[in-house]
Amino acid sequence: MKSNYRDMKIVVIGAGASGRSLARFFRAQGARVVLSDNRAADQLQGLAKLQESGVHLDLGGHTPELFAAADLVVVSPGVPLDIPVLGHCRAQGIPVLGEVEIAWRELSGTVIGITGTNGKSTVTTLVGEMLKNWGQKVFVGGNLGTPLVDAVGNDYDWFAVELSSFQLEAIDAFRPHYAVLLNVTEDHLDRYPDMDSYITAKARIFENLQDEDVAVLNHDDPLVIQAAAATRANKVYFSSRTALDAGMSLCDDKIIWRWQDSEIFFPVAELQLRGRHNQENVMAALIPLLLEGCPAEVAWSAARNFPGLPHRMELVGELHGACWYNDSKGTNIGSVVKSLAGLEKPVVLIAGGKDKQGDLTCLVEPIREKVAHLVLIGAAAERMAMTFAGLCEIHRADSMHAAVALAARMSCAGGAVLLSPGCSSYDMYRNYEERGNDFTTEFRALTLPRDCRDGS
Ligand code: UMA
Ligand code: ADP
Repeated sequence: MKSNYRDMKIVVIGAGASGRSLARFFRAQGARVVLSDNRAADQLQGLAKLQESGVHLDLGGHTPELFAAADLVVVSPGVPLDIPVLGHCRAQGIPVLGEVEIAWRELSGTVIGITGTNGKSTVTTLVGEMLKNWGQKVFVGGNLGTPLVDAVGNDYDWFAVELSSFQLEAIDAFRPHYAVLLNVTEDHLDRYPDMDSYITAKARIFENLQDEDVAVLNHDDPLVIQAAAATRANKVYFSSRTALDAGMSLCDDKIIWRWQDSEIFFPVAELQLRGRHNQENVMAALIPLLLEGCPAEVAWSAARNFPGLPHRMELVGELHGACWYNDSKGTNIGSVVKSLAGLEKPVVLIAGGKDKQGDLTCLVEPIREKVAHLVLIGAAAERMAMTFAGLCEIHRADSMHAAVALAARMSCAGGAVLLSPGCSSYDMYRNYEERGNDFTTEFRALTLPRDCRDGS
């Protein structure tokens, strides 16, 4: 279902990755495009080429007159939908849509949409790897990094798309063939007024599904079941706790796929990915592939060979007998709980960052059980220090350099050092990758001989 944007007046909000890709796309379609960002020109680089292509810039704020004259407004995911200028647009009947909606309208092929609080990137990448191993042409992206609109006009038959709640909030007719919901725990409470609003945003992935579509659901997560209650799609479940009669289950050392009259076993020990949460991720990724007729051994060999993504429990090295892990993508409290679960005491945990105002109490027991020293960084340090007082030794650090130096002093042989912030990175870094790379660089500097460190 292709749209015709020729000569339409379109305002795109946000000059990040999504906004720039959208502006390029609309210009190529012959639209009149304004790219609007509340950051000033000196805070935004690399816009000259877009300008040369005819994109008009509106920087340092959102000029109401430009919006009032628009036929369509398209938002980047990081732009809250309740900012005043969008309210005025809606009041005037100007459609306000998101990047995923715009991109999806142009796609033909099978769309596998993947959402959840945690595991999205891992599952999206796994689905992509499985499809590639099966010889398929697949786009792998979305919230993962490459905006979906970049897939438009290319020759893909499959789309493995990571979807955030921010992206799902701004859909209209978006209808993936497969909608995967991995789990729902607290996140982004700095953007949503409450947990219900967050769940409602996630549940929009099911909104337009029809009888022939498939919802892939975590059987063990009541909030997933709640979010999918109203969907018309076929529900196919995975579970790491219950042996399901139909669906994908984890039973001791095997994943079992029971479907119609067949039963297929996959030995978990063959996976490089560690931890029960990753076994759940593998189960979720296998379901669409097997339902689409991919041979089980083809899908499984991709899963077996997948080493995991960087910045997710990535082992960066060992120092004085302690293993150091970069889990910078642990950006909410639920993910820190999972990461700690895979480690033995004593752990030195480096946490903190931009506070998402989530409930910290589910970390209390894991910290009491596993963490000997907690090194706190960033804006959330104060609140974390108050909540975790008395559970372990608590230290503050005003930089990653200082945090790593402290962690090196506190760690001991047989233990672990874990960067799993439980917060987003935007108070100190551009993104979680930059934070994880800083951690790794600081760790490597510690492990280099002194003369190399000094550059002499
Ligand atoms: N801006 C405005 N007005 C506002 C608010 C923001 O102009 O009222 C501007 C900012 O000044 C900035 C721009 O909007 O210049 C940023 O837009 P954006 O935050 O949407 O950034 P993008 O670079 O387009 O990245 C987005 C996703 N970012 C967010 O959802 C915050 C990226 O996910 C995604 O990879 C990318 O689109 C491609 O799809 C990142 C993320 O942190 C990884 N996602 C969250 C997460 O995973 O937890 C949801
Ligand atoms: P996302 O893209 O949703 O942020 P990732 O695949 O990047 O998820 O993983 C980020 C972190 O979330 C991991 O380091 C791990 O701690 C945690 N995690 C991954 N998968 C799961 C899961 N299925 N359930 C709970 N936590 C998970």
